[in-house]
Amino acid sequence: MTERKLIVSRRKLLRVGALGAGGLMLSGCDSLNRSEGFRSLLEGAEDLHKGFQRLGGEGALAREFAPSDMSPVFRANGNREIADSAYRQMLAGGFADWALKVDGLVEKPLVLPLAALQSLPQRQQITRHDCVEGWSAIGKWQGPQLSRILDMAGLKPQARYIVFHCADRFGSTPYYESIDLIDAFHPQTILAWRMNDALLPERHGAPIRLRVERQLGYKHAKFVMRIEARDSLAGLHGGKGGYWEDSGDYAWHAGI
Ligand SMILES: Nc1nc2c(c(=O)[nH]1)N[C@H]1C(S)=C(S)[C@@H](COP(=O)(O)O)O[C@H]1N2
Ligand SMILES: [Mo]
Repeated sequence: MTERKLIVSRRKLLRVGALGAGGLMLSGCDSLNRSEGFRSLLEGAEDLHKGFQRLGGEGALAREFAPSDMSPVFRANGNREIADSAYRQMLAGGFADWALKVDGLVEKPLVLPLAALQSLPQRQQITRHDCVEGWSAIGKWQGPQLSRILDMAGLKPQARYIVFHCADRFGSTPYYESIDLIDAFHPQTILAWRMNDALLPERHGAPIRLRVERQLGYKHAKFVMRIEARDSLAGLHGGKGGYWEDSGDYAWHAGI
């Protein structure tokens, strides 16, 4: 990161009234500065609450806990099993034939086998999961930071959203979710393949699930098969950026 870029980004952060966003800028700094979407988001500051919640001092990072705080039982919610035979075959084979696709508004589309995700630098965090239905659990998660993968693919300047396409469905409707670039490049946003010191089990989203720690449970897409960078959420499924958002039940921004 050049000094000039750092100064520019600081000034923009100040303009939306936020201090101490150091945590946010820990990773993916360069690609964020290059991104029109990120800049206009900060410059626009259409939603001040959102800006303060995410950029304000102590709010920069979600709280991390000690191993002794981990919940003895971590409930599995939403889809816990996938009927699809292709998925069941990959599960039986330890996902040796599985690969994550990264495409859309990227310079270099990627196809990343599980072993590749496992051999990237890893982040481990013990965090609290809060479901909108009123339960919480503390668990340990491990995986590469999403920012690292997005940097490998190279976001095009028009990219504003990262979409997670999942293997499961409710009826005929696939589960999907989306986040903006602030959450995508947040240091605690990881693609977890390990949970509580073991391989991520099927019910929690094997082979990988998103952890986006400043958001409610439904944003944490399980069974992620494909990651797509987009300039807009319009034209994708119901157009509201997620399965529950399209159903009208929950809001797209689910910050806690
Ligand atoms: N693909 C997919 N992701 C999903 C869901 C789902 O049904 N399918 N449920 C969401 C909801 S509402 C919650 S609370 C969490 C539950 O994660 P857990 O099963 O690991 O507790 O996953 C979220 N991600
Ligand atoms: Mo949830």
